[in-house]
Amino acid sequence: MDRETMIERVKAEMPERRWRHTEGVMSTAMQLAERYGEDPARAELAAILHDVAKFWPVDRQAKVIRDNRLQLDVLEYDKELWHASVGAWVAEHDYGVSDAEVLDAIRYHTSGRRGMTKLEKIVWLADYIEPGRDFPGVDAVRALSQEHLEKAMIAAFDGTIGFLIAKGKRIYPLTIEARNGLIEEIG
Ligand code: DGI
Ligand code: FE
Ligand code: FE
Ligand code: FE
Repeated sequence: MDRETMIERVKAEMPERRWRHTEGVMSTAMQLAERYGEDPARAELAAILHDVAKFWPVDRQAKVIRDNRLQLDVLEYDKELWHASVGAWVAEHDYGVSDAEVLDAIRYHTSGRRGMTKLEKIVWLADYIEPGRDFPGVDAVRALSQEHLEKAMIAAFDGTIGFLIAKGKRIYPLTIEARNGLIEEIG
């Protein structure tokens, strides 16, 4: 599928505001890719599709996870996590994406995981810092993102994990693993 057709189809899956977020993730991911030596085209592709399933009804998301035996354990955690697994499946099956690393960047764009590839890190961080985001601590993460990819991500995970704790929510184990792994990486 060509880029323009893909963009038109993804746009039709979501409200205008969420499409603007996606455009922010696309440009931010390309900038980070250039800075940290990853392919901007692959970063952009993952960004275009990362939230493709975000506005699907949750029962439709759960059905894709169950029917295709994706990360079944995610169903026991916050529904906000589900669209990432579903998005990777949709990217592969409805949009013909075959690049396994692009699919993983979509699959782990919310939770993160231990041992993320550079492409996964870039998409995960771009999602957090794109220009439309406005939450406590985001400017500090934006500044760090220009200096050190992993340190910026640790600061961002601290923010997300703190937010989940403040709301009394459970934390998906891959998120804890992601942060532990990044701290080990920077040694
Ligand atoms: O889809 P977006 O809004 O662009 O961003 P996202 O896919 O990163 O989703 C972030 C939301 O997911 C955020 O409000 C926190 C929520 N969430 C719920 N449980 C977890 C979680 N995020 C992480 N990283 N880990 C969790 O266990
Ligand atoms: Fe998302
Ligand atoms: Fe995120
Ligand atoms: Fe997003």
